Amino acid sequence: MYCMLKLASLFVAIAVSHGWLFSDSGKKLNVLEEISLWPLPQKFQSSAVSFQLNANSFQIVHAKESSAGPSCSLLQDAFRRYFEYIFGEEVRKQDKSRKKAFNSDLVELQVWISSADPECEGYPNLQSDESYELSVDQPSAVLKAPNVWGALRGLETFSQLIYEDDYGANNINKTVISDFPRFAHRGVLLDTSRHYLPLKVILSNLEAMAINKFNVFHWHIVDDSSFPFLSRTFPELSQKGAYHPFTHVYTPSDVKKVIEFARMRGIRVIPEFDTPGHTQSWGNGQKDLLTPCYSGSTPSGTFGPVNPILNSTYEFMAQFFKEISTVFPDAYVHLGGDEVDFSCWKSNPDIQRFMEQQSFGTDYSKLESFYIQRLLDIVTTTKKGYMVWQEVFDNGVKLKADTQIHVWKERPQYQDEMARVTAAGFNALLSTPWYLNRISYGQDWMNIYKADPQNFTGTDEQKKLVIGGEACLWGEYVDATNLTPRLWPRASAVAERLWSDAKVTDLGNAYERLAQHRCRMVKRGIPAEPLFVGHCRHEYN
Ligand code: CP6
Repeated sequence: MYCMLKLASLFVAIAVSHGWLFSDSGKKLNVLEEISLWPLPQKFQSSAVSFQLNANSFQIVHAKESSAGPSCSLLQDAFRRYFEYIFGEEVRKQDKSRKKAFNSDLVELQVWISSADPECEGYPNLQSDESYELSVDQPSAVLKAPNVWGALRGLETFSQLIYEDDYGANNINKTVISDFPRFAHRGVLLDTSRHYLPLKVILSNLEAMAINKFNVFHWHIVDDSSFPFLSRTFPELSQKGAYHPFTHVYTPSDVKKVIEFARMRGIRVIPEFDTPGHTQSWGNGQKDLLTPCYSGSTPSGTFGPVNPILNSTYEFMAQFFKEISTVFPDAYVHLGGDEVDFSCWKSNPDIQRFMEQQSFGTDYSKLESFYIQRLLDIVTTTKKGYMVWQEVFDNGVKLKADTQIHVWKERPQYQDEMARVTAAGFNALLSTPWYLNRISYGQDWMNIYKADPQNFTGTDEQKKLVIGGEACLWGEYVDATNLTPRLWPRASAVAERLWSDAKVTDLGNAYERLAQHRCRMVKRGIPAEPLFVGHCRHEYN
């Protein structure tokens, strides 16, 4: 009887459906009614044959051929996380004597790490292989990946294949997937200076990022408004520059927690220490670091960007970035370099004299370049690569070949900037169309979704220099109260653009999948806002 009902409902689903996918037997099947993969995998084949998953009989296990085993805590933790996402409340109901499986059941997902080094203890990086192959069939599903990073992405996909039928049972269709990311750098920027974000908010955002296969957390940790990073070398920076010296800071232990939580999800943490502009808060705890501004011939009592004419500035930066290079394991740091306001430099007679000595004339971007040049040399000695905002490139600063240029400005057109940056041979990252701090009435996810980082006029060589992009959520109007719904699911649109094939552009199909993906985030406890009118089977509570 159950079987007949199920067949009938499948028939109805097929009859009323849109968004067909071909099953491998050649029959049409409406997979959209049941599953909603986001971001869409590169290669995907699904059949109408379905299996049930039962919390009492199903297990995620290491394949016997795998180079990883139970000593790999990254995988053990991921197995537990995804088991809980799949079965939710049922986990708690589980009784000790595991029930014998019915023969329509899927009994296990075998995770097979195929390369000699699973990278279990390592950190993800720009070159990490995130590919995986997933085959769902009886009696076992198999997830094969070269290393843990691909396994993490494949586990997420596996969990997305599972759907609840009308009776609340978990089902999965016979499926074969072969998947890999289109771009290596898929980031989200959060700003913890304009508002302090409690650790809990940062961690839950990292969880949402993993669900969307993002792999870089760009931590815009300090800026004009506050300096919450607790430096061991210069503790006064946060003691005097944070909103509160104890409650509104990130201690070394907090930073470690963020980095490890991210690592467990295949996410890099790239900190940004933006200079010489955007540094007002640094001035509270570090004497003589900022330029004194003048009104006429007397200091006005206000301060401008970092003072580029003092040796003490560079001595400070050398010590500071030495610490940063040990605190953050990623091979890159973001050095900012954006929006430098020249008015204070112009007002200061010592700076004017220095400009003359250096024959900079009245071109203050030359002074900015002078500073950045020396900063880059300092950071190079810490063996880190660097990312910079586009102004640094625009001003003609000499850059190491592996420098990543972060394009963010509306004008001139970002497509032209992407072309210029890549024509000069640099890696480029796009953020201009993905400023999610901007909000407007209506379905703005569509414009976010339509933007493509390789959509500019240039050669294939130039296109290859585009390493990805970042969704930016600047913090002026955002704190813990509104961060998550402002970011999700609009950042999901960026996630699919950066992961899936360039040809995946159908807005109607994306809408159906994204609406369900958003409900999945809600079900997993992430308050992602709705796209439009509708409901979720499991509403937020
Ligand atoms: N802070 C820093 C910001 C912005 C930038 N840098 C910014 C500029 C324009 C908009 C949003 C944010 N708040 N340090 C630019 C990279 Cl619309």
